[in-house]
Amino acid sequence: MPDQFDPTPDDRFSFGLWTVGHRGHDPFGAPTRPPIEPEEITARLAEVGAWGVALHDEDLIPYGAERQERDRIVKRFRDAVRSAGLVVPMTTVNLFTQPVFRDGAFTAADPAVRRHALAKTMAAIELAAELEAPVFVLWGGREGIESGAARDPRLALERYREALDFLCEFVRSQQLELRFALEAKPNEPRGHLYLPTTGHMLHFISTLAHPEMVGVNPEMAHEAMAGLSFHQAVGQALWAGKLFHIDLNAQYGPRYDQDFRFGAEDLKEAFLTVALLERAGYQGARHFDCRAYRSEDDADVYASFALGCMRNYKILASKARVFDGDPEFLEARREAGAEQLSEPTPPYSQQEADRIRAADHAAGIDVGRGRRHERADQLMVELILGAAE
Ligand code: GLT
Ligand code: MN
Ligand code: MN
Repeated sequence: MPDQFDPTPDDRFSFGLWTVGHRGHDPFGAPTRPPIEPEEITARLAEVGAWGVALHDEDLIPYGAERQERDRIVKRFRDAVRSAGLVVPMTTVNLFTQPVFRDGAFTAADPAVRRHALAKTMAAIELAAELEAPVFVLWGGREGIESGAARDPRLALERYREALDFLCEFVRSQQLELRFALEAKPNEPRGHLYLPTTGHMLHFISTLAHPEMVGVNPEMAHEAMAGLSFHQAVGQALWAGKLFHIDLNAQYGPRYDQDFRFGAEDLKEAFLTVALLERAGYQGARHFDCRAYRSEDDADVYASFALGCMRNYKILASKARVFDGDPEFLEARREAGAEQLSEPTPPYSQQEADRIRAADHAAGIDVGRGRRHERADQLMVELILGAAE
């Protein structure tokens, strides 16, 4: 039965062609689902209430395709997106599948590989422009190393920085509106990836010639692989004005990148993330970078998996409205100090420093009083469990 949690395009949910189109293969097993054409995937996404479809260059255009073939493929896909009533909120470039990138792309030792990576990315940026995608994700799947014996990481980072500066200039020269969103991951497929977390990415961006053109695309599973809290990473990205895109999914602790259905694991982190995005008025795509369990068939991929991601987001968003609006929750969070933290600390001046040093602040602090975080957390857990509405 359809209900208020069924998605509509107004919710701005999107999926990558590589997500719902994933055929269930893994390093140990062959595909369990048949291939589906991008146009068919697009139509099915529209049917289940999605708003957007995202893609890598190679999800659409085979590596090395001739110009004519490429143009024909792009036209067919654009027509399909238009007739499904969808948009393309993000595109990206695959710099990890082909053997030429075996030792990196922008950070490859071989300058020819680095130039090839730039050329492939510039072609993918042209595709982004044709599909009117406002965000271009860069995930450096091969930008890393197994053995530190082979590299000085400072040099790799310098080459990485040069690549981003080059690409920003290219976008400017084409007078495109496109913004880059950098996606971090701690490891896999390389033993160690450079810029392993969203926090690392945020610093890296500050070293670029055009930092205003570059933000982040944090992925829930990737932060969890590093043992980190996703909503803290999203919080830092929002605080820095850098949340240009987001990859929602689920992950059970630090292990291989599971890319599960959003809400399938760690509901607390999922809830806190949704609450934060909604509270912050995040306007970007609510993108799901995940894939159905290998055990499933194509009907499950749409009816249970894709719909499940979107419904879980909407259910959590409705609970977030209670969390942020209901007097009982507001009171509990006030008791836990949520409001107090919004009072700014005065900026430095000589008088202020003297005043702060002269007063006995500690005398007025009730050090024995509990800070009521248990109560706030328990109320939140009851809300998530459905006992507090
Ligand atoms: C790959 C990766 C994802 C990235 C995609 C964008 S590719 O599927 O696992 O996390 O977002 O390059
Ligand atoms: Mn992932
Ligand atoms: Mn991702």
